[in-house]
Amino acid sequence: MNSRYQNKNIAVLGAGLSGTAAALLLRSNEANVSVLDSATENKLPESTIKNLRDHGVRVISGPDAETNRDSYDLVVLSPGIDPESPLAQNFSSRNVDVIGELELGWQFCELPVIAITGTNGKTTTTELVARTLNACGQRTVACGNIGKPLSAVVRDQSKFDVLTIEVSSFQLETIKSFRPQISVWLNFAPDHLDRYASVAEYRTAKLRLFDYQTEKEFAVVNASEQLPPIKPQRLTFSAYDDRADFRLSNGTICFETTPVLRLADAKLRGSHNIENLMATLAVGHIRGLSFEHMAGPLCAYEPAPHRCEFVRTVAGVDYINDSKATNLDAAEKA
Ligand code: UMA
Repeated sequence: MNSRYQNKNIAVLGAGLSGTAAALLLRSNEANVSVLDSATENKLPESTIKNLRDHGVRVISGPDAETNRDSYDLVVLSPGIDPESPLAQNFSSRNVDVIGELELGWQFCELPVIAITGTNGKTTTTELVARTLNACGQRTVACGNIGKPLSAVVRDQSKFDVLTIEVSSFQLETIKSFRPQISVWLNFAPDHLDRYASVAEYRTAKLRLFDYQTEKEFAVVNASEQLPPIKPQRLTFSAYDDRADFRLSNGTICFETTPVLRLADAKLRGSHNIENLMATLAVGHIRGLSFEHMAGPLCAYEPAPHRCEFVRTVAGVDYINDSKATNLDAAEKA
């Protein structure tokens, strides 16, 4: 048990995946937890509410959540809740410490962390990294924005050697100490402009990935990206830039001048996926894996459903399902 929040009054905002995981983690560490959600109770999944109450969590929903005046020592925000929303404002306006669910999970994490962000490709790369590490004997799990909150994973962390976390800008907005051993910056393109006032604001949130890293940690970054100065040691990759550490030459991914993976042997297609493979090789290299060892699982990886997924050929036309493309950049790459 971690006694940091024992007997503290904590408000968790949002009763979705993140909020539920945060509440249960805090309860298992003997905090007094209330989950507050703007939706009325009949709009929230009955099983979630029951599970929370069975674990001694107080649930407050609908208008009562947005006007709740109880006193709390800490507020934990779910990533999908805009800090400007009435629910979040009800708490942030009264000088209580606010952290996000990712930060909470990190505070309980005893393992090295690989954190992967980028506007596109982060789910594919998170899966590639997790599969490759597992296949090479480093026990890990793909978690975070991919659908498994860090706060749930840390409750059973002894079965892993390292955690592979997909991180979103929403999660990074509210970190206070999150310090990955390896951060991965895949790419950047406009997105989420329903939440951010400008593209610059979205980029600033994403760049928080590097905020707490030091010279002892690593960053795997796309060589085409103009990043501000960062402290971690860098490894770069690019399908277009010959000066990157991981680069493309004659249909082969090379590390500097050494060939490490023939594209003809991999199932992933497209220059964006080549860069996802390069980023994975860079992470594995930092983690001490050999390129020979990584090639097998990387070549066997098939795209997940709805991501540039081949459907069938009809009358000579290949049909590809890329319905996971949720922004212009993703559609263009497809
Ligand atoms: N809610 C309020 N008030 C509000 C807004 C929402 O109370 O003003 C409540 C809703 O009623 C709901 C809860 O908040 O009950 C939902 O919280 P949430 O939106 O944070 O959703 P979770 O289920 O906790 O899922 C979150 C991530 N969702 C978002 O970031 C929007 C999931 O990423 C993530 O997989 C999950 O945590 C586990 O870590 C999804 C996503 O779309 C896949 N991410 C975006 C993306 O990839 O582009 C960033």
